Amino acid sequence: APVNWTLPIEGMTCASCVGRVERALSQVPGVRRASVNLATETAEVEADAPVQAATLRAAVEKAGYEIPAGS
Ligand code: 9UX
Repeated sequence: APVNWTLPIEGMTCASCVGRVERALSQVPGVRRASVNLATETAEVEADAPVQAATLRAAVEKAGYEIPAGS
């Protein structure tokens, strides 16, 4: 069954940042849907269960943003 996360995202300041993070998350294998809220600085991610949080963090960091450690 798919799993859903709400992840904090640090470093976004504009709508283009939102698009970059959504694209980065969406391209992780197993991610079905990624929706970023700039106002709350969070991402909602729906994914197939095998996707690891560390993989999502790495994708966000590669795009230039951060998921704080421990979240
Ligand atoms: Mo524009 Mo958002 O460079 O970082 S994409 S402010």
